Amino acid sequence: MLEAKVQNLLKNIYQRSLCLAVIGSGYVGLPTAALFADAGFHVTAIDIKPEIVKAVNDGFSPINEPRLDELISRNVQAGRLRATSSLEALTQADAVIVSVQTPIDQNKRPNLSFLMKAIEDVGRALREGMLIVVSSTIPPGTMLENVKPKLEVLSGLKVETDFYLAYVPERIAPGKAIREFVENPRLVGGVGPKSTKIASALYRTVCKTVIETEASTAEVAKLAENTFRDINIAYANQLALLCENYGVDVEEVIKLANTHPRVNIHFPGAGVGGPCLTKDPYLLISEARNIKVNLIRVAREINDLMPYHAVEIILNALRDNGIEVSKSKVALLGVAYKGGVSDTRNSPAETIINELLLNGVNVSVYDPYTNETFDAEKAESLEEACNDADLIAIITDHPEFRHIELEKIKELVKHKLIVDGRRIINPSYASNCGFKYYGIGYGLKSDESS
Ligand code: SAJ
Repeated sequence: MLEAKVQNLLKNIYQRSLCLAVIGSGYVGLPTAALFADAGFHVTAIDIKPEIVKAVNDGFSPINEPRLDELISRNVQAGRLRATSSLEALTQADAVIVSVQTPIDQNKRPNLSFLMKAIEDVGRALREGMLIVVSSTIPPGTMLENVKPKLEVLSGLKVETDFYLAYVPERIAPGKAIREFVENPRLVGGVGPKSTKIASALYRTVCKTVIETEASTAEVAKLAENTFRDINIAYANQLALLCENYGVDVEEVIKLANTHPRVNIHFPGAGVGGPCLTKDPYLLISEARNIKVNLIRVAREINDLMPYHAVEIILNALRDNGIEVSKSKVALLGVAYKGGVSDTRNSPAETIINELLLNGVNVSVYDPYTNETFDAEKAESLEEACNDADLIAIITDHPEFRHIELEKIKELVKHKLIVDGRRIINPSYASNCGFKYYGIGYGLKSDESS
C-alpha cells in the first residue's frame, strides 16, 4: 500500500490538479513549462530576466522555436501558464522542475552556482509531499552529493520519506524542441523508487515514452549521449585532416566506409558549436580520477581546432591566389551554430570571424536566421554579401545554402573562390561555374593545387 503522500501526488498528476513551477525559462525550461501547461497543469515559469517574463505573460515566446509561440499564447490565454520573477510561486507549487544553466568556466570546470542557487530557493520553500525534478545537465554525482543534502538540510525534511527528488535530463535540440520533448524517450531517474514512480507519472502526461532508472545512472547516461556524438564528429574531423594530407576527399571516404553495416561516421565541418556538445563532455570527465589517456578531452580539442583550421584554409586560398589578406573581402555565410536554427551559442562562426577580422579581412556576413554578426559587417542578402567578394566561405549548413546558384553569384564576386566549411556544395558544380573549390577534408591532388 502506497503511503498517502505518494498517492496524493499521483492523484493530483492524474487529475491535472498539481501546481507546477519551472525555475529557469530558457531554451529548455520554456518548452517544459508550455508543454505541461498544455497537458492541463497550472504552471508558473520563473525567470530572473524581466523580458522573458513580460514576453510570456503577453502570450508570445522570447525565443525562436517552432510551435512555442502558439503553445504559450494558448495556455496563457487559458490561464494555465504565467511567468514571474518572484519566488513566491514556489510556496504554492506541488512540484518544481529546475532547468537553469550549468555552464563551464574558463578552465572547463563545471560552474554549478546557478543550479545551487535555485536548489537553495527550492530548499527554503520545500514542504512535505512535494516533488523536485532537476532537468539541468549536471556532472556525475551532483544529485546525491550536492542537491539531495542541500534540500534536506535547508528544509529539515527527508527525501523519499517527506519529499521526492528525481533527475530527468532533457534531450531536445533547438529547432525541434517541442516535437523532441514529446517524441524522444525520456529518462527518469529518481533518488529512490518512490521518487522515480512519481516523476515518471508526471512526465508520462507529456512524453510518449518514459524509461525509469535511478538518478546517478541518468546523470552519466545524459552526458554519454552528447559525448558519443562529439567523439564521432571529432573522428570525422580527424579523418578530414588526414584526407587533406593524402589528397583524397573525406566525403567520398565516409560515404564508402559507411556502406559497411556497422559503421556510421558523422560529418566533418568548420567546428562543433551549440550549448551542449561544447560542454557536456567536460562535465562527464569533471569528476574523473586516474584517467591516464583521455579520449573525450582529445576529441574536444580536435573539434575546437576546426574553426582555426577553416580560417587557415580561407587565408591560404586568398594568398595562393595572389590576394592580399588585409585588403580582401570574405562573404561569410552562416553565423548560427548549426543549420536551420537562429541559435548562435558557442557558434564556430564567432572564432572564425574574430580570426579573420584580426587578420584585417573585411568580413561580410549573411545569415537568413539571425542578426548576430560577431562584429562583422551585416549583409541583408546573399547577393549583398557576395558583391565584390574575393572568397565565399560557408560556415553553417543552412538549407538555403545547399542550393546556392553559383552561376548567378559568379557575376557579383571579384574572385571566384569558395571555401566549403560544411561540404554542402558539389565540388564539380562549383568548378563548372568557374569557382576554385576548397573544403574541409577536400584533399587537393598535386595537379589540382598547382
Ligand atoms: N556537427 C558536425 N557534424 C555532424 C553533426 C553535427 O560538425 O555530423 C556540428 C553541428 O554543426 C553543430 C554541433 O555539431 O555545430 C552540434 O549540433 P548537433 O545537431 O549535433 O546537436 P545539438 O547540440 O543541437 O543537440 C545535441 C543533441 N544530442 C545528440 O544528438 C546526442 C540533442 O539531442 C540534445 O538534446 C542536445 O544536444 C542537448 O541539449 O543536450
